[in-house]
Amino acid sequence: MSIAYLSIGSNIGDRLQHLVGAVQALHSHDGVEVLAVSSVYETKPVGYTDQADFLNVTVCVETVVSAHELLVACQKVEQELGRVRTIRWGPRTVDLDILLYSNDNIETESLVVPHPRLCERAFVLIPLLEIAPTITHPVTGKLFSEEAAVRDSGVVLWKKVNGVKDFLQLKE
Ligand code: A4P
Ligand code: MG
Repeated sequence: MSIAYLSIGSNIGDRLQHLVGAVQALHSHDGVEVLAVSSVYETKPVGYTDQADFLNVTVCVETVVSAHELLVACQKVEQELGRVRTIRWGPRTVDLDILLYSNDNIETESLVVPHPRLCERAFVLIPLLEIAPTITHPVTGKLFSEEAAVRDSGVVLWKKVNGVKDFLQLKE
């Protein structure tokens, strides 16, 4: 059994429904159990900034599948939700990134864990700290709370979540 943390974001269409659908799909995947979901945060776009605000959550899963299999599962969820929600080719409606997988340090062509941009991003760190306030970076050993303290935020609490069941029942 391994514990992994994932970041999920959406900035197209019914953003909340995309997040709920992604968590539902992960939870029903064989060998993946969602243990915790953060509150929903509305976040200013980072990187390419000429796009709509995101909703972001972080989830904690317990899993028997490997990190690479978990990546494949995440990509399957992205495709399923993208296919349903967007008719024309375009940006994905939902993005799933693996932030951490146990204390593993993975650097392959298709997968880098811990996620390389994890510490730069308040939209990842703030929801992560809500569900895992005391975890440390597996490589640097630094507390994520120290990293978050120095980030410019652009992150606003959008909907408080009280557990996985509560989250799965949310509607916009
Ligand atoms: N890949 C490598 N490591 C990982 C990992 N740990 N988790 C590879 C997931 N994927 C990983 O990802 C490109 C490739 O990364 C995959 O084929 C996989 O093998 P992608 O999801 O297809 O493309 P992307 O998400 O557009 O690119 P990238 O570089 O992952 O972008 P980011 O870093 O995910 O940024 N602003 C706000 N406020 N909120 C957001 O959620 N998201 C992004 C996307 C930008 N700005 C944002 C947000
Ligand atoms: Mg991504």
